[in-house]
Amino acid sequence: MSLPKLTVNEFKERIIDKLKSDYVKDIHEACENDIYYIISSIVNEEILPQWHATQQKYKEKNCKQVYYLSMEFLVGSLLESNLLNCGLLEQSNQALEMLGFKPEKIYAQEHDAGLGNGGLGRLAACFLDSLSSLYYAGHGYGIRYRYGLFEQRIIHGNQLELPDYWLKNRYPWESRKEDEAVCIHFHGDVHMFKKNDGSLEFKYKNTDKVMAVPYDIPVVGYQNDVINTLRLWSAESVYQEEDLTGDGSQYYHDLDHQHSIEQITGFLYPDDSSHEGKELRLKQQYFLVSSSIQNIIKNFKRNQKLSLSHLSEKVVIQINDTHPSLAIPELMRILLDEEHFSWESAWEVTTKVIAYTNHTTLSEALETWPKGMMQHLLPRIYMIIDEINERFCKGIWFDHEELREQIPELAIIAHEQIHMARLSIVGSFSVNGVARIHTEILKKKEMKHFYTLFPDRFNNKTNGITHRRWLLQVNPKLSNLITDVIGPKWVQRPKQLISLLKYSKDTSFLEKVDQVKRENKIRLANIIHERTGILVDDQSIFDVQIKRLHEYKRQLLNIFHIIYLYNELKEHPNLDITPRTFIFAAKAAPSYHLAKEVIKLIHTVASIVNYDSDIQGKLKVIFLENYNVSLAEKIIPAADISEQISTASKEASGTGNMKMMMNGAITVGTLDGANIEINDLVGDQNMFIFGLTADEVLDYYHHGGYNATDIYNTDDRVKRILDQLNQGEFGSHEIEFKDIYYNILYHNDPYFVLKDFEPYLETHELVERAYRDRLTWLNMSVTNIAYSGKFSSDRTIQEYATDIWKIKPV
Ligand code: 26V
Repeated sequence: MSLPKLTVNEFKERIIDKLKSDYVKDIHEACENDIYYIISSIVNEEILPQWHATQQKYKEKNCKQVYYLSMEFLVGSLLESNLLNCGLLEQSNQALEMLGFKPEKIYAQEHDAGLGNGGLGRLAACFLDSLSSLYYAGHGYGIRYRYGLFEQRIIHGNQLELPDYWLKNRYPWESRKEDEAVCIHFHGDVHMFKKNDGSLEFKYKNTDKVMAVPYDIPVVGYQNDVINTLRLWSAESVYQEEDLTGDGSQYYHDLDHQHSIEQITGFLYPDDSSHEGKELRLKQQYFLVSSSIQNIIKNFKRNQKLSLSHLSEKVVIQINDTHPSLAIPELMRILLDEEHFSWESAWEVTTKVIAYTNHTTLSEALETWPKGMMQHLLPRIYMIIDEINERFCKGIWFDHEELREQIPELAIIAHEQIHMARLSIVGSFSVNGVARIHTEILKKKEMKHFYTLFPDRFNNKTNGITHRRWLLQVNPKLSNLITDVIGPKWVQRPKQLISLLKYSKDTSFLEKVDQVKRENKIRLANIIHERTGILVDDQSIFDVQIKRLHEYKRQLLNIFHIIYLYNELKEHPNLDITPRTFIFAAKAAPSYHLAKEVIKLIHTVASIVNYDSDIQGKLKVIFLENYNVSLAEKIIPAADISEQISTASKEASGTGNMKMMMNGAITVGTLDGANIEINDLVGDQNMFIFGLTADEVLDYYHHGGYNATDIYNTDDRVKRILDQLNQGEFGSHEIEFKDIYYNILYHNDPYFVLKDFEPYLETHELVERAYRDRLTWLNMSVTNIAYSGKFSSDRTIQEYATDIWKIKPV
């Protein structure tokens, strides 16, 4: 049972007492950082008994557990969300105010845990929040990278990457569990013995051993006393400090060795949607998988009288993309070599336990590993993959004659490469995409032969976001307003936001919504001013595109629109347009040249537009550096327009689209990813859809017929912009943006920026007109909020739980 919640006064007294006992300070001597740690420890004291009780309950009830394996968990900062979920946020806010502190300043002391690249990692974090909040026994397994995703600085318009040493100060949410450490083996020789009964036994010798030490982070459910665990593994040398006493070369050899082991969990690979076969990354993947699977089996044995052949009754493992797909051969290895299962029974267990989520169809992102690398680093795992492949290919040859010719496209090992998506499909009982269109593309195009082989495996689970963080926490004013009119039930049942439709034409309600948006915009305008020195008009349209920088996401289309508007205003300075503030935030992968050029272009255009008095402040272009969860939390509540303009078929789902919709922004978007499902709900009248459809795009890719140069030659607006780039009109030197120019004209505009340019401009003219009609706009905004309940990750998790995991709330 939970303790009665602290009152404001008690909370305040706790802060004061703790300051005395832990810091030997009075309140007026304390700095914001002290207070941050004090509040974290108050929260931890609330959490700890519940954390223990939750684990006990799971044991008592002997319920099935879900393990979400992911190379990324982009949790962001936890103090405010933990306070919210513990039911202590109000008390904390008021106590802090009484003590003379600004709550947001205290919460901002926390360094984001940036252990993810983007959508995939943030999705994992939202899922954990929903699992706990909905009373599911579900835990995360990931890696405790010492360096998270790089910190972005912009110097003269160029992206500079700095290491993100997020653990510099003590991280109050983790606890090291040394007694749960496990040993991971790399390299070595595999020896094969024939046993008396004729079966084979495998033993490994001369392996390199690495300790995996877990650090646990509590995952607090929303006011329900459920605390699940996010377990992050850290690599350590099996040597102890005291072993490092040799002198001379041995000492340095050992230190070096220790260093290279710690490197395994040294940093997060900073790529989103591009795969490079780096050995250290493969090591990381096996490290995560082996430590997690060992731990899962240990827990199963500890709590069950059942034999491991019943594993699937008590355990399900969801792999987040193919990054943890070595879970399949690793589970096979343990069942075969340590538990002495036959191949057939091991395979039956494995394929009943593992479920796979695909997050992309971009071919450059699909993981493959060189066969030789796998053989050298993980010899036994390689043998098992080879055997899986042999059996799978034989099965096609004998049982699916119609697919014989396709074997090279289906084989797990082909052309000296191991194809991890193919391994994941073959070795799991469920394969899901992350939005309806994405799953359809998997079934009908990308993975169509696998779909023929295993039609029942494929299913869709449209992504979601936790409305607790992305509405309640980031936009308390809007949340209160919603509760004022429809009551508080939507917090538990976000689909009930639909009741807002009754108020979507209620002028007094709409005016209040307008007022909240204005206040959020003023707050963001202040942040922009503090960080960039630029003053933006809080009455202007805040037009927002925030996401990783990638060609397919088409930030370029957005900046071309801005250049077009600027050119228009230069020609017609008195053009009557509603002032606009274009807000960007985006990190580019460090080696992604074109993406970095686009960042430079945005800055260059900004430096011209923002200071040109001819256009009378009608346009402002803002790039906020170092996009991360905390920055998103500040921008999203202030967005009027949500730019979701990927080349159709390329964005598997998107989740920023859902976050902005939930905060009342109107989407300008292509029919891609989850935009389509947003459109199904709100209709064309509450959203601005434009551009090629996925079918049209795929048709161009397969049959040709698109010529970017034709558009350049016939559309003066396009010609003008590209010539401005080519002639160095935007740039300190002439060759600055030539690569963008060449990519569009000589590589035939692979992402159809020019093709969608005109419809995009026309759509933005409609946006402009719609924005001027205040009440209509606010009605659209409220309609979007009303339908956004579907995109709570609670709905997504419920679907995973009933369709895939077969688990019930505990
Ligand atoms: C690939 C790689 C390659 C190697 C280095 C590190 C790294 C990190 C991530 C990725 C995978 C990219 C896949 C991805 O993030 N997909 C996104 O998943 C979101 C959640 O499902 C979805 O909303 C986005 O549309 C999709 O692009």
